[in-house]
Amino acid sequence: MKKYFWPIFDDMPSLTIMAMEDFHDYTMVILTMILMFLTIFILKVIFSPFKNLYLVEGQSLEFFWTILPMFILIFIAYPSLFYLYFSELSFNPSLTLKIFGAQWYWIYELSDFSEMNFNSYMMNDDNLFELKSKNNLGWRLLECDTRVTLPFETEIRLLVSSQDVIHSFSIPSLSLKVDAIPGRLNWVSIFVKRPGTYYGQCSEICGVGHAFMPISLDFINKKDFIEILNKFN
Ligand SMILES: [Cu+2]
Repeated sequence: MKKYFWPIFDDMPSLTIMAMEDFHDYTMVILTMILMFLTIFILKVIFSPFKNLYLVEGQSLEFFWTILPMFILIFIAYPSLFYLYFSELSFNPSLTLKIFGAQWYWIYELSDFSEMNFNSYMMNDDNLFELKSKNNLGWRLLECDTRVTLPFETEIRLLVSSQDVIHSFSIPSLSLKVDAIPGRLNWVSIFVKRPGTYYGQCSEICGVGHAFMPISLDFINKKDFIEILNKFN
């Protein structure tokens, strides 16, 4: 199975990250146009033998160069807000995963089916070495002793909270980052398009074990997922 850690721009695994990449490309086009315009403009001013008499205190020119950036900013802000709220949209989630941050591990609950809950700790170095010697897999500080298994091409609702201090549930390759705040339930929905293992880490300084509470989610096809569920029930 493919392993995802950083976003890979030629292989977008989720709807949110596809939208983010679209927005990135769109903003880069605007940025390149501004850079080209300014470079040409500045070079012209530097190398021109003439000076514009009305450049200073030119009211209409100042009006123009104040209004134009404003419109450019609106053209960037609108899609930015659109994609921000798009990532929080939930259409019809078929599965809920509850996630609790704890010092320093993650607690997962899949309570749509029978009570399935478990803790996920970082894999210790001995087990990691064993895993590595077998099939050359396993990343230090990223591998968990228990992975969460979920189906891909399914809308999944994540409910995130914390048991003690503020943590942050983050998976960069899915452009996912939700704060886990005690006494508050944050939620986000994800739609993963490709099977694979997705890695993340806690992204809010939460104490000495902060670097040692990784996240790993396995996305497999629905048939295999249902088979696993049947084994537990
Ligand atoms: Cu942390």
